[in-house]
Amino acid sequence: MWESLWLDARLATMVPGNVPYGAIEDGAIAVERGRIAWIGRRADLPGSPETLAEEVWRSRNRWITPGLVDCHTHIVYGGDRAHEFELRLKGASYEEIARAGGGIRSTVAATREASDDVLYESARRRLADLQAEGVTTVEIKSGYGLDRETEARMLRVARRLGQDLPLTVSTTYLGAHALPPEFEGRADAFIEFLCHDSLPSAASEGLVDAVDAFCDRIGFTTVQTRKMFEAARGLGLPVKLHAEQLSDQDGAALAASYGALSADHLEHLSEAGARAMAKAGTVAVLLPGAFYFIRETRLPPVDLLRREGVRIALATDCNPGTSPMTSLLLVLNMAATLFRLTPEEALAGVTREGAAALGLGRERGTLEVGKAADFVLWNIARPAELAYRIGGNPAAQVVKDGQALWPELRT
Ligand code: DI6
Ligand code: FE
Repeated sequence: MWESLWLDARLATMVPGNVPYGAIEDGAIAVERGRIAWIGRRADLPGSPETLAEEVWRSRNRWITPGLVDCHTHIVYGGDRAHEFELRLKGASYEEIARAGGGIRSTVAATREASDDVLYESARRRLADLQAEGVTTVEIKSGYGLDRETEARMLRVARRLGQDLPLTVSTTYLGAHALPPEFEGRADAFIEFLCHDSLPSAASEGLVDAVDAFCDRIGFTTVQTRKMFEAARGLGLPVKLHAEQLSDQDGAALAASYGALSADHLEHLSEAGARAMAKAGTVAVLLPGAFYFIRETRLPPVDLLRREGVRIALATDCNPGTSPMTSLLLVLNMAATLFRLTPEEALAGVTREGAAALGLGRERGTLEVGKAADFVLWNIARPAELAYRIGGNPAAQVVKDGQALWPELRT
């Protein structure tokens, strides 16, 4: 007997094929030990529901999608940057503020000062916003500590959140995010420190699922990024990259040459970069919240990505400087409105492709037998509504590893 069975559902399985959204009308999902044990048309169920499962839920014609995946966040940090926001509204640019010692560095100072509990609690609140909208998997980066201990503290907090909350947390080491004051003028020495001290130490504690770097004019060069990738390779860790956000550094092609899981941002991506990504199977993670918030005008080359067959994921980039957002549904709307993704591409970007960008594509991201039973019931008439709305939250129920998180369906 199955543990639970969900009936009267319209399933957006997000399994690729000829049917939009991989949809199954009048569908059913059976759950056993946290996984999808059976999925299909209700008419094909091998018996009457009550004889098949201990618990039967009726979705009453709601749509069910895979649990949402936010595959790029910097959600653990100290302080905020509302003051910088005010400065920018008085005319300063993001780069000017960064060069004057504000920007990422001010968050580094606040993060170093914050206790573990303060970091934990502030991140938990932001995660609660995401979870309320159906997020069941989230990536969390370090990168606001920059010294060995604070980088490790951020990642420990991320791990603890993953243990305490009904949420799969994937951690990413982002030591090469900004140059800390103690290494002023010594970027190469900082990279050496990360490669030979800070990263191996975090990895040996089991804190690192992937390694990322910020490759850009105000970040690190491709030569420095390559050193991070070599260190990651030596530790057997997959890589990803903040690439081509403010300028074209050929970062995406470099990342692809290391078989990167993803290259993220990509507003300035070249044709050669897109081709290299397609060949390596590197997922493009687009971050419309950051595009919107820093009022970027250069669009990521979505047509080029489509033409080359690069998979496209979407994420919040939740961070205090360029994307202080905790709504993945708003990301769907922005991706459609600003980047012209179709609602189906946008939903795939926060399910199937988001999971792929974390190397979790075999486990999560679509509704298929054997995958984790992460799914969301929605009060919507068609899946396109998820990208169409601005504000409001149509989530009716979130199921994480087979467990319904809310006592009843919300209306
Ligand atoms: N690119 C971004 O958008 C964030 N980090 C990065 O490398 C911004 C981080 C911040 O401004 O605090
Ligand atoms: Fe980022």
